[in-house]
Amino acid sequence: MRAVRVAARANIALIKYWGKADAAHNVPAVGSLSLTLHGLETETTVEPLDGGRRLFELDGKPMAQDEAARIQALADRLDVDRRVGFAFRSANRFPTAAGLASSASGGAAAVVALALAAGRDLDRAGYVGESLRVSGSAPRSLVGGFARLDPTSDGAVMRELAAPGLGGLRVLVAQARAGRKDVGSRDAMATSLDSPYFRPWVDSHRADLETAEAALRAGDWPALWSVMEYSTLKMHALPLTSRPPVWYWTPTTLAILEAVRSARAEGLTGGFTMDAGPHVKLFCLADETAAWRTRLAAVPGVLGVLEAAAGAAPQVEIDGRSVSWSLPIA
Ligand code: 2P0
Repeated sequence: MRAVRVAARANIALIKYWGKADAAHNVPAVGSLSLTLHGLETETTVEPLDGGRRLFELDGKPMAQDEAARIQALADRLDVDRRVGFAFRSANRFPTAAGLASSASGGAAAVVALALAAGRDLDRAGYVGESLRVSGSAPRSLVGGFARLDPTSDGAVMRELAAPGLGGLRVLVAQARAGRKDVGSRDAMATSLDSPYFRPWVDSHRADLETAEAALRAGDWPALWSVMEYSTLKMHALPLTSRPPVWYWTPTTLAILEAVRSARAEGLTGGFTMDAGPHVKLFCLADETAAWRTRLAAVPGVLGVLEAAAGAAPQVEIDGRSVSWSLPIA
């Protein structure tokens, strides 16, 4: 085992992943299209430990059993001998107001760190496949900028998407509530399979990916915002129409959406999305960020507004030395 440190960035889906075709192998029912964000990252270290001991820590505390089990299973799939000891420590460097999930950056960091520590030379399919097994959103944090993930019969394939004007893009996260969500996305995805809207969601999903990709290629932000909002609201309809129903929104979420609508009526441009939680992520352009921030921060109930730009691929250090790492092309 080598000592490895990996910092992987969070990503936000514009075209949403929701639902699994194969829960045992975490194969998604639909693809997704995301933007990796700068400044919101998970830092993971793997260090050799004597005597075959294994230690799993998250944010300085022992990891929950199911989370440690996911990392153990990953080590097994990477053929790390059960007698080999290591310390696996992961810390989320997200500003406290972020209210963002860390499964994507955490999953990508875990896979890159363990594979490099164990000296496994994974190819592209290996990295994507292993990250997908940890979390459906994790492969997207293996690359910088926009990424598109498409499901296959036993996993997924991923492509980076070039976007003119990427550097001018900003994401504002308006935090609508403190604390953890009540229902995790994994559980809500499972019950969503019985929603009457699940089949239409799957059947209509690919067209959204195509529309979004075409908008990106054309640098047509309004078209991108529009299909992002469409995908977001379709996704939220699934837990809402499951038994038992789940809604992630709070009154503050809806107040933010109303504020977005009025700001747009007055000429600002931008688009919203929400994940398995009440926070609203607003995509906009750098020159309108200050105006948007003022609007969002003024909504009663908003606890904080965080700003992020597009982020890069994971950063890697091996045995204390910075190395350049990127997802292999093949
Ligand atoms: C996404 N979300 O595309 C969607 C949109 C939340 C809403 O991926 O069960 O933690 O580990 O594969 O990736 C959050 O779910 O789920 C998610 P698992 P994950 O970003």
